[in-house]
Amino acid sequence: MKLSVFWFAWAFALLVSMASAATVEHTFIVQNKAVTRLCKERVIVTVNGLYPGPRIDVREGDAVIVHVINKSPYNITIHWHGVFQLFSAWADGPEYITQCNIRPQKSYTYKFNVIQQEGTLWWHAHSGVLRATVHGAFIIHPRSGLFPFPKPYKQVPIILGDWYDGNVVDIYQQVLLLGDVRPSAAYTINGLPGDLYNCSRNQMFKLKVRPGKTYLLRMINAAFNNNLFVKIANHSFTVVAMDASYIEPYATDIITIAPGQSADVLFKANQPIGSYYMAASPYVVGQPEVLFDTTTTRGIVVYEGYKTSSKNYSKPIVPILPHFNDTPIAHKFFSNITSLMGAPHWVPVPLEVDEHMFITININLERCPKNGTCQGVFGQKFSASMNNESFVHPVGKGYSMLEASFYNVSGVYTTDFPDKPPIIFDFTDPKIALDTKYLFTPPKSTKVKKLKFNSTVEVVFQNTQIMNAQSHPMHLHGFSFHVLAQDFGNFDYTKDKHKFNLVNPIFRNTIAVPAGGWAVIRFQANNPGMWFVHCHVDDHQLWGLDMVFEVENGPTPSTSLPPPPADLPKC
Ligand SMILES: *[C@@H]1O[C@H](CO)[C@@H](O)[C@H](O)[C@H]1NC(C)=O
Ligand SMILES: *[C@@H]1O[C@H](CO)[C@@H](O)[C@H](O)[C@H]1NC(C)=O
Ligand SMILES: *[C@@H]1O[C@H](CO)[C@@H](O)[C@H](O)[C@H]1NC(C)=O
Ligand SMILES: *[C@@H]1O[C@H](CO)[C@@H](O)[C@H](O)[C@H]1NC(C)=O
Ligand SMILES: *[C@@H]1O[C@H](CO)[C@@H](O)[C@H](O)[C@H]1NC(C)=O
Ligand SMILES: *[C@@H]1O[C@H](CO)[C@@H](O)[C@H](O)[C@H]1NC(C)=O
Ligand SMILES: *[C@@H]1O[C@H](CO)[C@@H](O)[C@H](O)[C@H]1NC(C)=O
Ligand SMILES: *[C@@H]1O[C@H](CO)[C@@H](O)[C@H](O)[C@H]1NC(C)=O
Ligand SMILES: *[C@@H]1O[C@H](CO)[C@@H](O)[C@H](O)[C@H]1NC(C)=O
Ligand SMILES: [Cu+2]
Repeated sequence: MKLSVFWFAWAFALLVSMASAATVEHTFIVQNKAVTRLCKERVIVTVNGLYPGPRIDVREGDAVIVHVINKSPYNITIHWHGVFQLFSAWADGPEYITQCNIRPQKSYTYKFNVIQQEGTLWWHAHSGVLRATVHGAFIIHPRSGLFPFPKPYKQVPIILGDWYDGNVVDIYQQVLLLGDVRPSAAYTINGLPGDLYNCSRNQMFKLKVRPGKTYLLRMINAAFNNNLFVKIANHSFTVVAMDASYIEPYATDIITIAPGQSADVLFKANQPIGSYYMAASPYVVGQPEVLFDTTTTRGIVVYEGYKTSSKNYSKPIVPILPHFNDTPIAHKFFSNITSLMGAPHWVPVPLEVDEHMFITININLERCPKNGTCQGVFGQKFSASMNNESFVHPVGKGYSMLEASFYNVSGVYTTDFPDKPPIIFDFTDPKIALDTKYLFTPPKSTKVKKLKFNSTVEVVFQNTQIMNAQSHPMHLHGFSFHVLAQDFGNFDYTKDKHKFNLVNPIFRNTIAVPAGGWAVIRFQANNPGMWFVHCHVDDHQLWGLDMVFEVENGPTPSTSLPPPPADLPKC
């Protein structure tokens, strides 16, 4: 008995030492590439000519070095979505926030460590609209090789995306000038639209499975603007992690996933040998209804041993997806999940709060320029704001915000982002949707909220009914946060504080704030830097639904941000 314990310990020690930290190095050549989808050849921006881009695999504890060489005609930066970037804010990536752009023919090397998190994340361009085609999976494997669930037979990235019929940069130049919206032409699974679209019968993602085996789907919503529902006909899922944080295993036959979110999903090939569609369709709410891509993408799951030539061949079974505005399904999925207490990297909720913020999220209108033609509602341009501040990137100021902070340069941003909205009203009253009293944004601003190092911050995100009540996936750079509670209507501290889960709430980097409702998050600002907060619906982000947390240095060199790397791009 003792001996076997000894051998086990020895074997375990060997395993750990074999799995000691390594350096994972990649070169990303950003380049144009002609790609054919929906019968038409389009030139898109890619990394290394791949769409979706290359997958990065690391183990928790590894150092990552990525040389980004820009051979495209556009400015670019790369963001490592969900990676904490502890004391490495210079590698976070959002343009004008933590760095200036990598211009055409220039390069920048991103260097950071991956610690205290494991699961599925992703990387994407964080410059202009390039993330539409410049993105890929970033998978953090456990250093020990052990999951807090039985080892799956295979791991399969499932990148959900969308396809624009044209050059996204050109499309959006027009869209932003006219101030309206332009839906994508198709949704995609691992870059492929599937057989419901013209000319796409042979551009369908196919997953071959072995009967009885369990697969880990590493699912990412990289779509530009849409929440998605995902199903596989006649199969159920067990969700085991979200945004690279383990959850109490959650059984469901449908996944709801917002742009920016990821989910680690187990699925067992336990149905009769056959073929089954995997399908994704949008979850969109909002009255008056917004213009969106109403199509469905499909892939196919085929069992080994299934023969299309056999006598009993039948068409693949089609899953039944919910109606696009099925909020009860989305809400049930998002609100029924808890973290897996005691799992690797589990973090307890900090109980003392230093900063309380209440932030309204609005879709607004911006007045059309006198000489312009605008095609948004009322002939104006769409806009968006947080606490009635519509964020604008500090373009042409010579420095990114993080450099301005580091070098004490004034005039790039101000530190007066408000803790509360300027006026309190019935935020979720459907009657205010088109009330011109609330509709128009104030002038654009570049405001940050300063935070003391290691302070605990609680934010209530309150959606409003201005324009229409949509579900906004709010993403925080540099941290994951606990989601204490979420519900519909106006948040009321006295009435709603008993709903807070302070024991085992989910810990994630993107929260889909319910349409016509609110969500409360809490995080510890233990990482100095400039941390972008924004809606991951890119239209909204481009319209100004953003703000920034400036987290100050701690008291010692080891709790301070080091100086910028020598090759940090200059504006
Ligand atoms: C698909 O092709 C058909 C026939 O070629 C055409 O009528 C239809 O407009 C096409 N649909 C799309 C979405 O391009
Ligand atoms: C088709 O037939 C094979 C062999 O007879 C059987 O194993 C399989 O389960 C059948 N598939 C379906 C979908 O009925
Ligand atoms: C499989 O799913 C289809 C609809 O997607 C349904 O009609 C059928 O009853 C299901 N079969 C089983 C065995 O659950
Ligand atoms: C999830 O839903 C089930 C069934 O409605 C309920 O019993 C359970 O308490 C819910 N869990 C959470 C964390 O909301
Ligand atoms: C409108 O006028 C401004 C200032 O004269 C100019 O910068 C802008 O390009 C014009 N816009 C259009 C759409 O003509
Ligand atoms: C910026 O200002 C702070 C406080 O005034 C000072 O401690 C720091 O040395 C300055 N940094 C630079 C790079 O000038
Ligand atoms: C936003 O700010 C503008 C200008 O300061 C003001 O007129 C408007 O009432 C504010 N709207 C809201 C909803 O706070
Ligand atoms: C941050 O504060 C927590 C207590 O809330 C403490 O345990 C931790 O050591 C602090 N971290 C640093 C780096 O000071
Ligand atoms: C590219 O980035 C540089 C440096 O930030 C900036 O000056 C230039 O205006 C950008 N070009 C475009 C087309 O955005
Ligand atoms: Cu949004």
